Amino acid sequence: MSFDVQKIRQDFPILQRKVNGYPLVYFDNAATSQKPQVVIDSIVDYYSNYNANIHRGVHSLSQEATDVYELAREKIKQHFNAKHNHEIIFTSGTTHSINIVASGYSEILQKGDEVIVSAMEHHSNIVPWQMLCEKTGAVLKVIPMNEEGNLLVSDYDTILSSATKLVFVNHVSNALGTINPIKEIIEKAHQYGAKVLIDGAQACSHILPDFQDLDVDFYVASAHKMCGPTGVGFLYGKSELLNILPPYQGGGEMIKEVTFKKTTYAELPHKFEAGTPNISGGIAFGVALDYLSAIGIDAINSYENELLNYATEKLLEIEGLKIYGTGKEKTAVISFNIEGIHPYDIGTIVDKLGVAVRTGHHCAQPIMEFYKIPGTVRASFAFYNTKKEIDIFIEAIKKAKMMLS
Ligand code: 7TS
Repeated sequence: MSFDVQKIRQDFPILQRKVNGYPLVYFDNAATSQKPQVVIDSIVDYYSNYNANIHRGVHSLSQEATDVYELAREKIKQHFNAKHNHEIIFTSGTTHSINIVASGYSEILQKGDEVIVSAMEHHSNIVPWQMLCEKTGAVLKVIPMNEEGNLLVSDYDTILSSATKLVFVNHVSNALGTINPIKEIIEKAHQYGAKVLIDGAQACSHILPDFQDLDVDFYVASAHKMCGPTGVGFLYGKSELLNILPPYQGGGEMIKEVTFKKTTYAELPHKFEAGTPNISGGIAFGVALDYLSAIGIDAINSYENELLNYATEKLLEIEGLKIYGTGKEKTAVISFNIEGIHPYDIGTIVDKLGVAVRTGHHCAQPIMEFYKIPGTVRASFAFYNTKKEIDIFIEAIKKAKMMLS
């Protein structure tokens, strides 16, 4: 199938709207992607035609909802090449997934154990581990990064030791777009018997990780960055690891048997899925994966790279503009500042011209601290964006610069 961006754009109703009187140019895809009509329709279809609670009713409607929901789990398993369906835990998103693992290990790790995080993590892949360290007395170590926004893997080699129990790194940095060498990071950790959690929140809409090939221990992501709805995501874990982790929440659905003396827990995946889940969200996530697969992640990736290169070239023509995150391996994210101008002011002016970008620290304050800046303007592209939109964006940035200089 050839890549026809104009045809693809017709799948996204929101791309037709205007913002502040201008056609919307949506370059905040790293915050959340837009949703194609098929995903929106699948939510309406669930509530219109087979809304029922799952895993509990003998009645037909509940069975039907259960089957479609479980099919979504199967789709996630297949898409990322996990070994078993029960290794896919539905969660409310990346943050929830990380907290399940961090909270579980806080009952396993001991004083003196070490955990390693990278210098370019989103706060949701830092704070839960700091909480774990506070509870257990484990020590948090950091893989540093360089000016280009690449991790210093040679420093990782010196931090790793037999005391290392866990390593957590994002697959792609949300603030810089850097694609981290996760296969190498995982292999090295495994040489010391440490387990690795990869935060794939920014990766899965651009690249396709193969969980078995990576031999990753835990991988987490959110549906809403992959054309799916908000409030749903997954935690992948190898079953032998998920089996030793204690449950995160107690309640219905996650038990085998409850008496006032003792409760036994359900098997995977239900052990980690207490309460009624986001049923329509899970189903729509499956539909979003089908949608992305039909276009092809490789085709998406190479088209987005074209946009990235085009926009990078044009931005660098603007005097005083500096891009943060200049490594070779990048997704279509550009973080930048213009000398003497606050990023927030640029974001506000371009919004008046219909251009949506994110400004600020992007929930990655340690990166801002590294570059000694308050924040950046971040433009993040998706496969439904166009070069024409980039031209509009560049003009808007130039106008903002003129007004603010
Ligand atoms: N990890 C990374 C790398 C992220 O980019 C994000 C969200 C999260 C974790 C948290 O995901 P959630 O779905 O649980 O919220 N990142 C962003 C962003 O860059 N702009 O808005 C949200």
